[in-house]
Amino acid sequence: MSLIVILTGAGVSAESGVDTFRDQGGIWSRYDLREVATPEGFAANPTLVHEFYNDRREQMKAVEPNAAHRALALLEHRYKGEVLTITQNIDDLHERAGTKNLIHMHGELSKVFCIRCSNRLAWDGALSAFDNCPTCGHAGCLRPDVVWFGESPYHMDIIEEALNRASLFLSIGTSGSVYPAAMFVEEAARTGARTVELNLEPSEISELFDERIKGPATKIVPAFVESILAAD
Ligand code: BV8
Repeated sequence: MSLIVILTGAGVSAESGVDTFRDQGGIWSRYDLREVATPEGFAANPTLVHEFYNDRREQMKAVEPNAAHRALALLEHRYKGEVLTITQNIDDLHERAGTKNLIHMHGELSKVFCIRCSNRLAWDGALSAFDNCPTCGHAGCLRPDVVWFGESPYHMDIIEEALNRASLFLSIGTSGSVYPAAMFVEEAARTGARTVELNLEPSEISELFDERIKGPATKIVPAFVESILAAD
């Protein structure tokens, strides 16, 4: 059975009103990633990091999936083969659009974990250093369940296995500036996948793809999904 592997980045959620990182006015133009997206930054100033993620968790409640998220969910439900969506995003828009076979390789804003007892739990409000872990009862040990720079992305074994047997690899709304996600296209191409980049602008890795489709995700993703289903 043929497998389509899809990698998404912040660009797939941009038209839902979720900030991207490296576009004009993006998150990394307002915050220093070393202060808010590294374990060292969290150790140095947990309050700043909690506020950074609390703001984004709040923002997530005010946004809805867009036509690109919905088209990818439709592809998973209608395609005769298998579809795996790997997202670098920590929002919940893919699942809210109906995608089921989904990997959050950089974690999820809607979850936290305890650095003392490792318990992982859903958390939809503000988090602070004064919150107690409901499992071990200690305060100051809950952190956002996101993968920071210098930490290992989640489910890399499942991702590597899927890349090795994909017949089609799609990269949607990512600048290709973060690793190891930026290497997935080469891994998929090595074992024979057709590779397509769907992005508003050429990314840092555009030349690695067989094809490039340029435009806003809510326009180019539904059209591309239609073409795959028509040929299926
Ligand atoms: C790791 C946290 C070891 C949560 C993030 C080589 C190999 C391995 C590692 C490295 C390497 N070189 C450097 C590293 C280290 C580092 C790294 O990549 N550094 C960079 C800065 C060079 N990587 C790591 O530390 C990773 N860990 O390597 O561990 C390891 C390695 C392999 C196997 C096991 C272990 C951990 C990286 C994760 C960091 N955490 N986020 C959070 O706060 O969100 S990364 C951060 O960037 C976000 O999560 C985001 O997902 C990610 C990528 O950004 P994009 O999604 O692409 O967003 P961006 O704004 O950049 O681009 C948006 C794109 O959309 C643009 O192209 C734009 O044109 C387009 N767009 C905009 N609007 C639209 C649109 N497209 C379509 N339609 C639109 N409307």
